[in-house]
Amino acid sequence: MLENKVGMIFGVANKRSIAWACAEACREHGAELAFTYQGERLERNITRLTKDMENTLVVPCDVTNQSEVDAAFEAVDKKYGRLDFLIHSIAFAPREALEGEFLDTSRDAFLTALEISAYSLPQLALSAKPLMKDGGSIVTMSYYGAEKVVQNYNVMGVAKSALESSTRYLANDLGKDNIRVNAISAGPIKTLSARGVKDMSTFLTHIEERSPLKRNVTAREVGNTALFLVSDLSSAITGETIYVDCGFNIMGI
Ligand code: 1JT
Repeated sequence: MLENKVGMIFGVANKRSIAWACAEACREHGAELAFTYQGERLERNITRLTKDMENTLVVPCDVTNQSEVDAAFEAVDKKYGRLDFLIHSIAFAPREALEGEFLDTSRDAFLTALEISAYSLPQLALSAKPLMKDGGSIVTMSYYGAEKVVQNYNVMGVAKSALESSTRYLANDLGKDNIRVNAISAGPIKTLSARGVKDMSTFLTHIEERSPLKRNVTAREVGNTALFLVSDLSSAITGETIYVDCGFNIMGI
């Protein structure tokens, strides 16, 4: 399904990352993949994970460092000469901002969360555009806290709202170049980011009890949806936020 397509994957920290599940799904359908990592600490993980994959590229890319972003896209241009899809699975907020009240969010935490978790989407889309010569597809990861209040999610909810809105504005700008932009609103998954989130287990149990499918989502299910969104099967879908949450978001009382 993705034969002869080149993708760039942002946000693999380890094998449990949503970005990694997306990569595996795309790889199984024939895509060639370039991976970026943030900080030297994570370089070894991604190098190990991709050691048996053919024709991959692994480059550093801290989105707060524009020269690293430029170098990452230059490396993709040099190796493949094109880009067909981009998967954005990046978010950050200081730990203290994800507990207690949103009211107490510092200016610094707010700006950091919005810069890394939301601004990075238009930032990367701008660099991707010239490489997406035959059109393309951009997919980002959101969460329910973007539209409803989720205790402790706090400033990340505000950042995800900005991210979902950015998805729509980018879809409008890039539609004329046949570049689609969509978000996946994934149910909670135990990844490195989710580790240390207070009451995560209670939270997962709540979804098991309340969601229509009576279970939580797997990273691979999110990966399969990303595969659909980067493939030509979704050629008329853009600007959307697609829920991959076992139906949790449709429930009222
Ligand atoms: C970040 C973190 C973004 C955790 C995230 C996230 N998007 C989803 N999660 C998991 C989560 C977190 C909370 C939650 C429910 C799910 C941590 C690092 C910063 C970026 O609240 C009930 C807080």
